[in-house]
Amino acid sequence: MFKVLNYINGELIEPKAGSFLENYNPAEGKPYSLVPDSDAEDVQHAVDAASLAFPAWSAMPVEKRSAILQKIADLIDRDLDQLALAESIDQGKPVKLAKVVDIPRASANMRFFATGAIHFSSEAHITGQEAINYTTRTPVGVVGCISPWNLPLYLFTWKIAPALAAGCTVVAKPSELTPMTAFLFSKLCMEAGLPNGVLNIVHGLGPKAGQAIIEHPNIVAISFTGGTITGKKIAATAAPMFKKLSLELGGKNPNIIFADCDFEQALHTSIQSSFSNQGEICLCGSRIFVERSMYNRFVEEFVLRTKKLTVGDPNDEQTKVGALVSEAHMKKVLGYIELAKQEGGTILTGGKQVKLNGRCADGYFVEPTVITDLDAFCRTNQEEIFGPVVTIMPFDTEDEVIGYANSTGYGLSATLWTENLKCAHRVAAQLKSGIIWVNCWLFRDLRTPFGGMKQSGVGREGGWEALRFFTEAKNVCIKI
Ligand code: TXE
Repeated sequence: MFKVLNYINGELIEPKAGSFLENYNPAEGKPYSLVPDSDAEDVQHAVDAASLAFPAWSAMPVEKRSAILQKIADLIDRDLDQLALAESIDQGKPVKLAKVVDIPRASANMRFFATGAIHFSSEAHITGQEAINYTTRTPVGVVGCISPWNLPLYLFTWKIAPALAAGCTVVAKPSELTPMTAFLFSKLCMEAGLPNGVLNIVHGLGPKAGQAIIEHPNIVAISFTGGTITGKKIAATAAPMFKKLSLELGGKNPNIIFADCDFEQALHTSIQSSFSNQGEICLCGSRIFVERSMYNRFVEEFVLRTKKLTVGDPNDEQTKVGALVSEAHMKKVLGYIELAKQEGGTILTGGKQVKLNGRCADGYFVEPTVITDLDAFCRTNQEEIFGPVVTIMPFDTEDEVIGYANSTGYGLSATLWTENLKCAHRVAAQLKSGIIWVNCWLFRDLRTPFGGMKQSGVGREGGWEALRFFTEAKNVCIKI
C-alpha cells in the first residue's frame, strides 16, 4: 500500500520505529494508504533539524524567504487538481469543494503571509522630550503547528505560513486522519527550494507524536487547531512550560435571522453555512434562530432545499454532501441525532446514515438533518456536533436571541441576517464571538484577526496578529 512519509531535514523518510497506521478513504470505508505512526524519537529528529536550520532561516533577508514561500504558493496552484482530489479522498468532501475552497485558500495563505512579512514593521514610541522607545520583533525560534482533519491543507498552511514567513522554523503535525495533502505539500517545499530543516512534517497520532511536540522543551510556541478537549490538554502541558499558545478550538455558532432580512439570500447562505463540508467546519452555523413572524415560512423552505442536497460520491460533480471523516465521527454525529430525539426534538428531514451503491457502499455518509422543537439550552444545542445537523428555533425579541446565542460555552463565530443597519450593529456588539458575519458567511479578509472567545480558544490568528505571535517583542528605551 502507498506510504506517506515524514518530511524531516529536507528528506522524505519512514518513522524510526518503522511503524505505520492505516489511512482510510471515508467515502469507501477502506484503508488506501499508510501513514507514519511517529513517536518522540521522530519528533526529536525534527526538532534537531529545525534548530539547526533556525539561524540561517531567521537571518535570511525577508524578500528571499518570501520568494521561496510564494514559489510554494505557485506550485499549489499548479497542482490544484491533484491536491483537491487528494484532499477529497482523505477527508470525504466533494472534490469540487476542495477545488474551489480548500486548495485555493491554502495557496492564498502562503502568498498572503509571504508578502505580508515584507511589509511587517515594528513600532517606535516617543515619550515627550524624555525618551525614545523602539520595539524589535524577532522570530521566536522552533515552533509546533498542529492541524485538524476538516480542512486539511487550508488549516495546515494557515499555521505554518505565518510561522515560516516570520522567520521561525517549524515542526508540524497534520491530522493522522488526513495526512495526504501535507505529504504532497512536503514535495512542493522540496521543489521550491525550501532549505532543509526549515519545515519538518511529522505524521502520527495526537497523543503520541502530537504530545511529543507539545512537550518538547525546545519548541517555544504552539499553534493548534482542533477540538476543545484536546486544546485543554495542550494548554495543560504547554502553559507550565511558558510556551506561547494559540488555540483555535470548536464552535456552536448561532445563525440569527431577522424577519426583515433578504429572505432568498439568508436561506441560500444558511443552507451553505449548515451543510458545507458535511457541517465539518468550525464556523458552520449549527443553531439557526428565526424571528417568529417568519419562522414557519423559513423552516418550510429550508427543509425543502435541504431535501434537494445530493449526498453522494465525492467525485461526482452533483454531490453537495460527501462522507464524514471517519466511522467514529459518523457514530458521534448519529449519536447526537439520537440525543436530539430523546430531548424532544422533531427531525423534519434526515436523521439517518445514507447507504450508497457501488464504490461508496461502505462509506460514512449521513443525511443532512434539520431538527426543531428543542430549547436553546438542551445538550443538542450546547455541544459541538460537527456534522450535517442543524437545529432551528423561533425567537421574539433581540434580547431573547442574544441570550440564546451567547448561552453556550463556545464563542467562535455568529451570523446575522437583517436589512436594519442599527439592529446589525447593536446585536453584533453584544454577541460574544470572535467573528460576526452580517448578511454573509465565511467571507475572509486575511488581514483581520481570527479566533474565538470563551472555549473556542485563546489568541488570534490572521494578519499581523499571526506574524506577531511567531515573534518576540523587545523594547529598547533610550533616555534623551
Ligand atoms: O480532533 P483533535 P478530533 C472538534 C469536533 C470534533 C472534535 C474532536 O467537534 O468532533 O473536535 O475531533 C492532534 N497533543 N473539532 O478528536 O483530537 C490530532 O492528532 C497534541 C473542531 O478528531 O482535536 C490532530 O492533528 N496533538 C476543529 C489535531 O490534534 C494532539 C477541527 C486535532 O485533533 C493531541 C477538528 C495531543 N494530546 C475537530 N491529541 C476545528 N476547530 O476546526 C490530538 N492531537
